[in-house]
Amino acid sequence: MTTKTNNNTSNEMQMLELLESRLRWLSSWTVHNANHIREKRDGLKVGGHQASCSSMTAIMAALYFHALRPQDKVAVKPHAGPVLHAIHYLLGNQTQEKLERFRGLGGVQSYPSRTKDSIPVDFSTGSVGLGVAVTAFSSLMQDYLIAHGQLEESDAGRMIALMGDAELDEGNIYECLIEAYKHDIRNCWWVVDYNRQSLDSTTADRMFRRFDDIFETCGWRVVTLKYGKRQQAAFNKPGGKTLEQWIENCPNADFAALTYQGGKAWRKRLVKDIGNKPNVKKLLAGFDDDTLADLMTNLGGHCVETLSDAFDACDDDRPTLFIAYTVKGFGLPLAGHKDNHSGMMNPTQMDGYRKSLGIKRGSEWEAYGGMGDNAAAQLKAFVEDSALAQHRSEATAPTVAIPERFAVPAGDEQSTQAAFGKILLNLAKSGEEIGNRIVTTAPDVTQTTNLGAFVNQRGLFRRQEVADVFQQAQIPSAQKWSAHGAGQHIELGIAENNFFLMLTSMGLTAPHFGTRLLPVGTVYDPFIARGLDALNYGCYQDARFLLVGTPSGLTLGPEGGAHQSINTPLIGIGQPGLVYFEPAWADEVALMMRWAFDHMQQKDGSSTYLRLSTRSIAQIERDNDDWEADALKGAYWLRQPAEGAEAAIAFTGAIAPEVLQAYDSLVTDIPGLGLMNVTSPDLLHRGWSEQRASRWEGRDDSPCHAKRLLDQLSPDAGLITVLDGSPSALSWLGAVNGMKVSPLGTDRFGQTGDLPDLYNAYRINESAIIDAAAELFLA
Ligand SMILES: Cc1ncc(C[n+]2csc(CCOP(=O)(O)OP(=O)(O)O)c2C)c(N)n1
Ligand SMILES: [Mg+2]
Repeated sequence: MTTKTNNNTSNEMQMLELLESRLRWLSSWTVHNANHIREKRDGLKVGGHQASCSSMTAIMAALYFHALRPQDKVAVKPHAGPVLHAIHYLLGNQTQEKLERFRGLGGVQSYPSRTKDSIPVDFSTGSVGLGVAVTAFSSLMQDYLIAHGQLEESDAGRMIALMGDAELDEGNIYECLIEAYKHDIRNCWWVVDYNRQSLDSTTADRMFRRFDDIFETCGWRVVTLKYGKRQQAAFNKPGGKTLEQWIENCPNADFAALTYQGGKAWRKRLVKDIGNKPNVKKLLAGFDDDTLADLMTNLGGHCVETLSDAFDACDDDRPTLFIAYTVKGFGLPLAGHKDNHSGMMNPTQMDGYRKSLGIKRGSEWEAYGGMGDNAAAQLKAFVEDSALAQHRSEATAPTVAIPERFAVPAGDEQSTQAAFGKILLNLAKSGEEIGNRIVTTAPDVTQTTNLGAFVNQRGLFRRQEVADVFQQAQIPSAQKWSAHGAGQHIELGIAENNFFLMLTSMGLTAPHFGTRLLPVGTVYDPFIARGLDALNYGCYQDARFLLVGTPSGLTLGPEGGAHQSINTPLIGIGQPGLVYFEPAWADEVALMMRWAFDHMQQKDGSSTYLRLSTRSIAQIERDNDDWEADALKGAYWLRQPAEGAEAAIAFTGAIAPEVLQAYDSLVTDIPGLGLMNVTSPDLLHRGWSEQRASRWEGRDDSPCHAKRLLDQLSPDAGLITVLDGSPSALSWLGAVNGMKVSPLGTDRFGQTGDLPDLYNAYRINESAIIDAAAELFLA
């Protein structure tokens, strides 16, 4: 980037000002059209945020059309989504038809969405805070790729978040700041739309300058853009310093209220407060009411020149926070009102706004309407010449070859967690490309989730080398903990939000940087809930990774109720974009991991979640591989039922030994009893939903996998379902063919205990299964 500090040509600034006005109009009109013009069928408010948009139009004009380079990526404040669409409308990437359908089916989404919008969206946003923090992790991943020779340093872009000031209240921002400091991130900009208004109200004056301290402590440069050029010029006139001082001390709420009230109110208040100070009256007399209101709201975040200069001045890779002072609802009759978050201009106000821009009725969608032919042509040429207009389509990353089979770790007794660790280690040692593309991460649980062997083999990633002091001092330790540029594990502090955002960034390297990584993250299963919104966020934007939740369930035994996950199977079933498997044996783990690495690279693939256990159980003999295909569809018959059998047990995961014992006890009384291993309650349920959807839509309605398996039983057979988790994860199986079900599982908090005691107390042991079977037949 060439430094243009203080040298930005007045012509360019004029263009940016015109653009700002276009973006403000188009975003306002998009929201207005959807709420006041488009036909409504359901009486619901459509919604949209004109005030949040206009707060950011200058920031986005200056960023997108002055500072942004093709390799930069931006997360846009959710409520400024219509401004992003307006930008792409001007660039010719968005259609009027989609804008007209804003918030309607198939139209522009409420908040920028990578997967649902047709324009280029680098990061989805919506849940405030997450879209900001994810940029820090993506800048770290960019450095990872550079260090691994998978991206040229010269192709490094900035990861930029355009954020609302209330997003600074989200805790995940600070969790991220700490992690980002530890990893010495660079090439990250966060631009705060500092309108000092949230959804409910104006924000706390006490936080003034505190953000500077917090960010500077974490190594960020803080650039505050408080005053626009017109204000700065006024401050240099006689009496100007007094005016500047007055604004400095003005409480947020007062400033907002005066902005809403306009020029007359400003004058009255200023005269009252500082009118008797030297030269102030004369200074104020130089402005009529309208220009005085303009002057008072010419804050840094509304001045394209101030913004452009500031962006130009930060011509290095230091992480930077721009605090751009703004007015929420800038330039609209809503400006400054504390209730303006969801407020909208009424048709009369909108009409006045239209007229003030010289836009003819019926020409509202005209990209450059109302500005005169000359200006329109000039602005169009300016937009078309911009760096942004260069094609920015996302790269397609080549796939990484996955071996036909993953070797199954040897051992008569194994836990699924240990098998996972060994398989990863095998891949690390295999010499195959897959070993180089796997990247792992964990929130301070690397060792206790069995990632340690992989990390010993491949090292931790740091841009700057960090020696393992314990190893150098020859102090015996199982863990080699040295870090370097070639390392393939990104160790995180204990913050699950960061963990899921890290996985999100890892899982987006293919579309973002054209290089595919195979991310694997491990977390204690119950603490998935801690980062659940960030997990959902990653899945929503189709990031691809393998998530391992372990240890899980009551099966954790002595660790007790705070660590025993109960409802994660339901998360696994309910989370779109994530296929949940829960294996019982090591050979299943190998099969599912292979599938996950393949599936995460498929166009219509997804991420995978493995719920694993630390319980070491006897492995079973297999006669052949016939079970595998069904296991990958969600279930297989471990003991085939007799044709028309009267009952079956369906189970999931680490309680397999209890289930096998119960099976052996019951099979003499219930001849032909079936035993179904449900490897993925999620896939099984999805298949069932899909079958019904197919039927309604007149597509292929062949039976789903669950039905195909259950059709082997008598139509009035009974099912006993059992897992170490919420019973509802499996109890629905009865509904597939209208069978009676006797469901077992846990729906109370766990506690400390050994497995015989816990399985007995929570009724997931052999005798519970036998009782559940009896119940079916007694009923
Ligand atoms: C996690 C989350 N909680 C709540 C909301 C609802 N919400 C949307 S915007 C908003 C306030 C945003 O204020 P700010 O970030 O300052 O944006 P602006 O003033 O620019 O609209 C809230 C609470 C949300 N989108 N995400
Ligand atoms: Mg705000």
